[in-house]
Amino acid sequence: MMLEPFHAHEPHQAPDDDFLDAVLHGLSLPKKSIPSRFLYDARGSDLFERITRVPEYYPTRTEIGLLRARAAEIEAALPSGAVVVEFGSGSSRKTELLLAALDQPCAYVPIDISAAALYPAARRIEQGFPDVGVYPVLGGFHDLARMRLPLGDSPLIGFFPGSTIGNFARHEAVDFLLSARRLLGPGAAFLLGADLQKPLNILLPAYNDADGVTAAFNLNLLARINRDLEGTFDLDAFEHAAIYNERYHRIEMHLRSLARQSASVAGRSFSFAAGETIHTENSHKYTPERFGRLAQDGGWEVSRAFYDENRLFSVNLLA
Ligand code: AVJ
Repeated sequence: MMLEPFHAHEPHQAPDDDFLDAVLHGLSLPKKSIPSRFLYDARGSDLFERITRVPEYYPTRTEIGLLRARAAEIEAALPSGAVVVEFGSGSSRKTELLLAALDQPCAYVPIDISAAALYPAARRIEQGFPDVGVYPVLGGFHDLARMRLPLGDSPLIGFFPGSTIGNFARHEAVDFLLSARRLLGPGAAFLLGADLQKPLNILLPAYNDADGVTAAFNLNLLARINRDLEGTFDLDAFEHAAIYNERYHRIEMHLRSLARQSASVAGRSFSFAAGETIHTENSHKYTPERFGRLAQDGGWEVSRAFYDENRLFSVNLLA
């Protein structure tokens, strides 16, 4: 196994470069919105980790349960001596389960937009798996098309847990899958978590937990704008809102203005009507059929799918 130290411990690019542009653009749209990747600064990543532990948020523990319960089948379906490339690795908690399940994995390439999440997690994996070379890449998914992985000829396994694919609009999800296919190359496997469509009495509380952790996660975006972009948002004058969009099969997070008001960003003023929202995240929910069609449109085929007994979540093996 030969690994060239191309991306090793080198930031791919400064991922915050476009925060100002994105916020100014997003707040100028008739329907205000800010791309969800900006929710994940150091505090946002930390708040997301806390979300994964609130009782209402079922995806993380259900997916972890699946990776544990089906470890033998997952190992049998995947090559030995592989390189695992993880998209949006965050804390790399689920990676430990995958690396432990696989037969002699040789390298791990975590890709994440948050340096504060990426490097400590990479170090932890390095320590826990001394036989696995760890090569963190700091970058966002929009950089994928330009990324190269000079990884020799070991088999590649893409790993995209957490239903993060659900954050993308459909055409973005298709582009992502096509980019991943190009990056991983022919013959690669792709293990991908996808949250399933389910009744609203389960779905809505998962994005509106009683302790308000999700609300704090969402509102942190305004705090980040205030801190990093000379923003003047009054955090008490906005509330967290999570709604289900039936037409697009997705949870939407919004920040709703509680009054008619204005706020400025880097000296530019934006006005808000009472009740007007900033759309901050989409989280698409799939049926097995819809997910299968999405995978196909992205150049992959679902070769196996694992579901928990309550059909809350799916772990899909794509080829
Ligand atoms: C990390 C994108 C999978 O959509 O469920 C959790 C993010 N947002 N609660 C999700 C999130 C609000 C999460 N993903």
